[in-house]
Amino acid sequence: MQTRQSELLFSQARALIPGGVSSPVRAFGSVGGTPRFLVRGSGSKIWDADGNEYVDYVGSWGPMILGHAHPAVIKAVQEVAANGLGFGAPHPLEVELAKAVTEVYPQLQRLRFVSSGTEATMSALRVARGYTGRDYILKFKGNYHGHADGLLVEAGSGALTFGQPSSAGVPEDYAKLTLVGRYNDAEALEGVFARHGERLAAVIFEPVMGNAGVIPPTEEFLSALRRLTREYGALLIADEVMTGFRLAPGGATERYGLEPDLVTLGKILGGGLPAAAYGGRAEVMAQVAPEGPVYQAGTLSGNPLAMAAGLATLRELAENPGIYEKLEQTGALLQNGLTEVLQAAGAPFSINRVGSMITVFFTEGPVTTFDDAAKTDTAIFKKFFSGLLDRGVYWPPSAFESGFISAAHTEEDIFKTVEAARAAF
Ligand code: KE4
Repeated sequence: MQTRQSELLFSQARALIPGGVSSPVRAFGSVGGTPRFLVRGSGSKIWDADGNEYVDYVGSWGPMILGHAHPAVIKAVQEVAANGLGFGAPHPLEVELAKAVTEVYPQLQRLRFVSSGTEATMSALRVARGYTGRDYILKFKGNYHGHADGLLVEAGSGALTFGQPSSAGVPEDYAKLTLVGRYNDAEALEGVFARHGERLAAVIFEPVMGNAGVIPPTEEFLSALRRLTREYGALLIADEVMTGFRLAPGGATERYGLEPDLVTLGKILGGGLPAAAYGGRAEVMAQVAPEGPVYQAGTLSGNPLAMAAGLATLRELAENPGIYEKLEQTGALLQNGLTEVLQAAGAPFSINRVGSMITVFFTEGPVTTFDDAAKTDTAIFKKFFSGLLDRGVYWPPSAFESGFISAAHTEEDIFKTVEAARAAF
């Protein structure tokens, strides 16, 4: 496989853009080699600047649940674009998309559109602080909620520590208001609330962890989260930027019967264009300007093209509910195929999958916590990733990410993926 165009483009990009990329994970830092400059997608396939074709398991990091360039989505965007790209004024499509969201997320009595998941989580936390009058928040190690300062913190060891900046440029004073707990550790959560519950504005969590690789929640953890937040008056924020509309029409909230006070959404919500949202109980969202005292704004919020792409995507999902069963079946086919190959190869591995979100950990399972995930052998992952890439399969370029299956993935795609893995080992 020749990648001369990507190599040339990457060298040019690095002269102008830090790391040559617009988001760090795209630089292939943990897997090596030249990141592919992708120029076209259709269905489950993508093509790079050298014309190489791949079966795609990144899907723009989640948005492409229907597959790339779905005709209904493209048509919707083209029609709206012909009338102008944005006005900085309310647009009918904002109302249409808000209605479509609340049809599958009835918990979202009110919602606000923003342009990225980072904006959604940052804003939801500000609303929670405004609503409760409290300053501290709790997140979980391994959960990623975007790059707002107060969320770029990681825990030290132990069940709970005060946040330490995990990025340069985040002042200690910001980080210290973020407590960092252990995902799926209900017992530790009791302790956190016993000590800090009265000053917690909110707990924010990934209902299914995707940002350390896929780690499903335990029922015990989910019920402790809801019980303790209610008991201590903290808001429960389900960050569904990745899981929303993917794990069920109403995301993880529907799949697990969650009762969050606020939900953040993104990725699929924009159908691949920049749209995200936060929303929840009406009396909480009444805090948001211009109705309430919590300020949040955005030039491109509710952009008509992003609204059109998101609306077309949600309508396609609503009109074809069988998509979720198809995603489950395709996911199971992929998981079983990779299991058979990796067992034969004798590599230590554990595959976590929830619906169309899948991660291959190269460590003995089970992987139920971040600490388990951290044991994955990144050298074996690099061999897995490169072996697939060289054979036309584009897996997420990090051991700590979720792979995404789309409704466009076929049995043939799965067969090609499994055979590429077999050849890689
Ligand atoms: P964005 O600001 O990247 O739109 O969303 C941030 C975010 C918030 N919450 C969750 C649960 C997320 O997964 C994300 C972003 N996900 C990553 C993939 N792990 C985006 C890919 C990237 O950073 O380039």
